[in-house]
Order: sequence, then structure tokens, then C-alpha cells
Amino acid sequence: MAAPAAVRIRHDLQTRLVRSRARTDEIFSLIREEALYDRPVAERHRLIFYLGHVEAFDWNLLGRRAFGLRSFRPAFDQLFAFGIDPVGGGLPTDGPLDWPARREIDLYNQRLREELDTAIDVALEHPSEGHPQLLEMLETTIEHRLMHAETLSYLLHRVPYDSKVAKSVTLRTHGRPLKPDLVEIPEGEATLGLCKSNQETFGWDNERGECVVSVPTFAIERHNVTNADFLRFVQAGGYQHRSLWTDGGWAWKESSGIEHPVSWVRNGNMWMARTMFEDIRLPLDWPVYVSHAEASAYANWLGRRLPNEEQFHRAAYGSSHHAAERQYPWGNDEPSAKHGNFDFANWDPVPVGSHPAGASAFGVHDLVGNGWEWTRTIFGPLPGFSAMPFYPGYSANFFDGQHFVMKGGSPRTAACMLRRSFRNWFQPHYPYVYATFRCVED
Ligand code: AVJ
Ligand code: FE
Repeated sequence: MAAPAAVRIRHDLQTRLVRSRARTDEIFSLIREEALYDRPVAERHRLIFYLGHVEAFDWNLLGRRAFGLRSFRPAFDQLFAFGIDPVGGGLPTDGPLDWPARREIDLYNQRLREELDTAIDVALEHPSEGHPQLLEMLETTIEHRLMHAETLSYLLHRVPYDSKVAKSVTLRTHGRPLKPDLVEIPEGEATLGLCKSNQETFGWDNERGECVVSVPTFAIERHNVTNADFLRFVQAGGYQHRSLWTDGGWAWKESSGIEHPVSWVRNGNMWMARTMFEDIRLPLDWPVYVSHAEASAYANWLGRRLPNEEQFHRAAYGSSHHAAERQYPWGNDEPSAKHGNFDFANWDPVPVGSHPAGASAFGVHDLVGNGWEWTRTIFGPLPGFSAMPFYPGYSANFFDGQHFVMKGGSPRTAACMLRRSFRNWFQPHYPYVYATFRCVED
């Protein structure tokens, strides 16, 4: 006999919570003690902040709000509550000594996990009696933590090798670039967001609402732009041609002295790539990871553009004119390793085109996994948007015209966030995320 729905939900969410904690625990176990107070990316917090943040977030939302538990360390609840982009535009100026000792944070984390686990156990036993949004809140904490597993990973990419506990990993590259190739996508409809009827599926506020748009015919690159492709742009002086850049992009590039992708390292006349645990010769067949500004300059150089959000949807989830859209590029099967490089399968990319089983109906490769994809769509609400009452700033704080939508997923994106409606976003001058791109021709 199948387990009753309540028992299944409970088992599922509790298992997912335990597994997501293991992800963030694993990442922290890779950071050597002395590097915990470092700030690998100037715009973000010191690593130590995230050690408290992923736990305090769960505690504030579930412990305090859903269960009404009493604070035992209110100063930590506040200190670690939020932190994404620095407010006010300047860079953060705190020093290592402004942060509590690791031991203090570990004790805080341990105690709140114990209290939460007990309360969750009781609450899921009687789901109808507790907070009406408990299940949604649980999913929120799990996905929030998993998003930080990704953002922590890219911060870790910036930490010096000798400050990390080395892991032995296999990096795959054939060193052979593919021939660039455009695929024509016939006009059709694309559905952005979660259908209103689809109430059971968890989604963040920016996914709610439904927006069916018709997309005219266009052509899109079959594979992501590779390091080999981008090297031609660098060698053609792409970083020096003012006309390829927007005013903001040029100003950013000039003031930060950027002349190549942030993960590339010049070694004499050889190009190397910085991976998670070692420098290797630049893998020519990997997708290039760049900021939106660099991606746009490259597209301009070819007389192409970045896709907009609906073009990405059409190429990824559409099929011949009238057929229904798919849940994933490959169809409706749940994501698995054969479909792409995601769900923490690797710390770094694999060659483009490595997962033909994950290609879309139109034969476009790697739309999900191996690197988020920049779009030219400014991040904003879908029609009918309303903020989540228990986390009103999650998306709305970024509806400022300064962020672009990214779609797809990276090697460090959890499988649950590969759903079609999921939308990620970053500023155009933020080169540290695992973001690649491909171009379109209208
Ligand atoms: C959705 C990935 C842009 O990391 O800035 C984490 C996720 N929000 N804590 C970010 C997030 C609050 C967010 N992104
Ligand atoms: Fe957060």
C-alpha cells in the first residue's frame, strides 16, 4: 500500500532538508580555518557570514515565524538574517574582527538545528494544525540553502588553492572546439512562469503568474559560446573596441581593469583556466563564463544579440508549432545525470555538447546545466506578481532595472531549481557567477 500523502510529504521534505544541509556542510568543510574570515569577492560578505546565514534564515522563518519559538541568541538572528548585494552601492567595509568566533556560530547552528528538527517533526505529524504556509516555508528554506550552496561554490572558486582542502576531481576536456552552428526556431508560444492552476508546485514569487508570449522566428546558437570562441574575440581586441560596449559596461571594464574573463589566467603566452582546485590549460571546449557586459560585447562583435527570456524558453521548451511545451528541454522526465551537468555533479564545466540526451526538441544543447545563460531581459515581475508575505524582499528588492534574467542552471545548481519557471538574476557587471551565454539572430 502506498504511504499516505502526509507521510510522503514529511519524509520527502525532511530528507531534502537533511541533504541540503549536507551540501552546505560539505562546502564549509573545504575551507581551511584561516580563510573563513576572508572576503573572496569584494561585493559579497566574508565567508564566515554564510556559515551563520543559511542557518539563521531557517531559524527566523521556521523557528520564529512558523513555530513561534523563543530566540536564544537574538543578536545572531539579526546579524545573519540577510545579506546579498551591499546596500547603498559602496563596498562593505567590515573587518574580520567584526565577526563572532567560529565556535560561537557552530554552537548557535547546532542548537537551532536541534530545535527546528523537533518542531518540524511535531508539525508534520499534524500538518493541518500548524502554520498554513508551513510546507511552502520549508521548501523556501531548502531552496534558499541550495542557492547558497551555489553562491558559496563560486565564492570558493575565488579562494586561493592552498586555503582549500584539496579534492581529487576529474576535469573533462577534449581540447577540441566545435564548429559554431545556428539553429532556426520557428515562431510559436512560450510560457513563462508557473501556471496559476499549478498551485502544488513550489515556486518563488517571481515565478508566479503566467505569461504566454508569442515568439517570432529567430536563430540561436546550438552550443554555448566556448573559451575557443571567446578567445577569438579577445585576440581581435574585443576588450579595446569602445563601440562594442555600453557606457556602463565600458566604465565597469575600465575601472576594474578587466581584459579577459575572470577565470582566465595569462601565463606567458599561454592561457590557463582557474578551476576549483587547480590551474589547467584553458579548455577550449568549455563554455566561457563571463559577465553580462562581456557577453553583450561579444554578441555585438558578431552582429548578434543575447536572447531575451522568451526566446530562451522557446528554444529550450518549445517544439514544432502546436505541440505542448515541455517541462525540460529533453521532455518531461525528471533531471538525471545523462541530461546535463548540474545538481553538484561537478565543480567545473564539461565540454559543450557532452549531453546529447539533454538537447531540446530543436536540437539545442546544454540549455539546462553547465552554466547559467544570460538573457537581455531585465529582471522584473511577471503579470500578477505579488511578493511572498514571509519574504517580501526576495525578488522585489531587485526590480530596479539593474539586474538581468539568467536561465538554465550550472554544475552547482540543485536539481529542484531546474524547473522551467525558475528565474535567476544578477547585475551585468558581476563576473563571478557560473554564467555563460549563446547568441541569437532575429
Ligand atoms: C537568486 C541567486 C540572485 O544569491 O543573490 C540568497 C539568492 N537570495 N539569499 C542571490 C538569494 C537571498 C539570490 N539569487
Ligand atoms: Fe540568503
